[in-house]
Amino acid sequence: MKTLKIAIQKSGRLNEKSVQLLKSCGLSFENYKSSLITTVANFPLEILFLRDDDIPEYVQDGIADMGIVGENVIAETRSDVAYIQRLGFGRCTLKIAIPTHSPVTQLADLEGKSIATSYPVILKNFLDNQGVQADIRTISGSVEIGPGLGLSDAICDIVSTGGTLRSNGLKPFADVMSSEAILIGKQGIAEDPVVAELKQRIQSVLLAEETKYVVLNVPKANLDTILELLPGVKSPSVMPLAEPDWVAVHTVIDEQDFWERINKLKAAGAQGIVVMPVEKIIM
Ligand code: PRT
Ligand code: ZN
Repeated sequence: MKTLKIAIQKSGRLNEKSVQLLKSCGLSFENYKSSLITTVANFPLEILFLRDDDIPEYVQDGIADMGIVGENVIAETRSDVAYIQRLGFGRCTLKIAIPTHSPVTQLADLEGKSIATSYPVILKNFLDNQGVQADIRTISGSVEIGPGLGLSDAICDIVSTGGTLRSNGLKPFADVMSSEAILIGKQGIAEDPVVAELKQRIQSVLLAEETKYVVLNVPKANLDTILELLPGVKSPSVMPLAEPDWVAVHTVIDEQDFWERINKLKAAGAQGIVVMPVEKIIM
């Protein structure tokens, strides 16, 4: 297999999770903070460490074959790349925010107003679709201090917890785009065997993260009720216990409705419930 290159963020919010994901896929590599490139010892891949803003264009131009980057950056750079896999981390929303006591109440009120942002392309597109003309002021960082300094009437920036908005006297006003980290590839690379193998490994890691392995002790008399509470699982294993009226049920359940499911199982007579993380699920 031909050795490919993947670009990930050198430092910042996506770096650690990108490195962790590749390591969970069984890739063995040194992660020196100072290096720009590292070779994976046991997989035909080189890893490039870059500023996130450069990743979509590097992939579009084929300098890297794949990349891990936020959807917001892909959209802002208008890069022509293929989405290979959503990765579920780095979730955030690009929002327009206004000062807490702003007179603005609807999107039309932004007509003629100034909005500071690092995302002029996405913002312009959004406002055009809404039929609103505003004065977009592009600044590269600390957008949230714009209104306080009298630089702009509103801002458009990434929000995750909302803490930065609050501490700058701002409140969210409109959602422009939601985003998460994506594995992207240059056009036409998806069929490459290295990409296909990496994608399969990533999917098995993501699936495992959403799943818990559960062992529960169940009175035989309640077994049918308990098994009905475990839908979606093809066939849970049922094992005998030393106590003749009891069995142990081994199964995997979805992280999402985990507590709801566990509480129903308890109510149906399950006891001694042991929950374990799952490392990988190969479909
Ligand atoms: O140095 P480099 O250019 O590579 O990194 P960067 O500083 O441009 O980006 P970085 O590391 O801050 O973010 C990388 C990616 O993480 C972004 O492109 C998003 O896809 C994603 N992401 C997820 C976020 C956030 N959450 C986030 N909260 N990016 C930025 N923020 C910032 C936001 O700009 C604001 O300043 O965090 C602040 C808001 O956070 P809350 O929690 O207070 O709402
Ligand atoms: Zn950046």
